[in-house]
Amino acid sequence: MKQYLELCNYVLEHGVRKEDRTGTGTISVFGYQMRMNLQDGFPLLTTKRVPFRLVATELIWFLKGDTNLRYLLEQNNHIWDEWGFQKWVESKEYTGPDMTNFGLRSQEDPEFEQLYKQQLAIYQQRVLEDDRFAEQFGDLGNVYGKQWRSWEGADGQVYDQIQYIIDEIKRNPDSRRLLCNAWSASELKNQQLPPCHYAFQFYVHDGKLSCMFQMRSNDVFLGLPFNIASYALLTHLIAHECNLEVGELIYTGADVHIYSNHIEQVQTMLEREPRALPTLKLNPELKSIFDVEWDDLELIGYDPHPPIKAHVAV
Ligand code: THF
Repeated sequence: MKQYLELCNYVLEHGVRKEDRTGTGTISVFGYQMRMNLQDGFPLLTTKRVPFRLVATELIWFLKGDTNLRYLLEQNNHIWDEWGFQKWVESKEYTGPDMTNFGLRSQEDPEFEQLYKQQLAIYQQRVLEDDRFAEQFGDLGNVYGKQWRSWEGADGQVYDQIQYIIDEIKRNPDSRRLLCNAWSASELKNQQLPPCHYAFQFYVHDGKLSCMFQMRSNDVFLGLPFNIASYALLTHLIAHECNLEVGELIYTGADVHIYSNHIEQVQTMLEREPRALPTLKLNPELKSIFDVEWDDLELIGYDPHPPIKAHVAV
């Protein structure tokens, strides 16, 4: 995907050094847009392997309206573990070894990393097995799933923004309100992490469904390949349900950054030659987007370069 590689080059060239909440340090640009034609193939990076199963099970988790780590752990998806673990170790009930600033310390101190891995394994086991524990410490608060499927209005009513979009596309495809918003001023305090991709909107023209998504803050190396694939998949699913073809996927990023400990990895990736994009096939029997499961998705012809490891900043 040449647009993504261009973005990487742009950030490397024009980015400014900027400190961040996680203490890792980044190079960052403010404001960037890219457009991908979904008719050209499914936009999953080929310059490193991106685990599509993790992208898909995360999206399915959002679509279920679920905000609890238990589902992701059952799917063997660990991309959100750190944020649940953080809630646990900062709680009064946690009495294990000091885990302050575990994200950075586990990168710098191998002995601490062992201790952290032990505590994380205990945490994961309890979320999977102990209902009370999972309810209290496995839940990330009112994150994406909650805002997408059960937005609580000022009027006390609950709104399903995804259902609204699907109904509106079918009823009034020219609508300019095919929009879902996950950013809620009154919910920020109830979220383990405020939404990074905070809004998205659809557009129907000529029998094709296009999607634009907005990110306030974007981790270019680890997050963005996931975010692109996730919104591409969402667009395919909604198009399928509404009997439309897929159109364009448009990305708008605000603070677009490469973490200082990802720069080498980005450079490695930029030396690689992009390959043909895979295609996505959906189970033709699938009726409702809310019933989608991993088995309904088939990715054909994905032949990426090898994975490249990097630490996630917490
Ligand atoms: N925080 C940061 N610092 N970066 C992010 O990308 C990010 N997210 C979500 C929430 N906070 C974030 C979490 N999403 C990976 C991918 C997506 C994530 C978190 C982590 C990741 O580590 N991917 C590895 C594979 C991991 C594995 O195999 O388990 C990779 O190589 O792609 C962005 O929304």
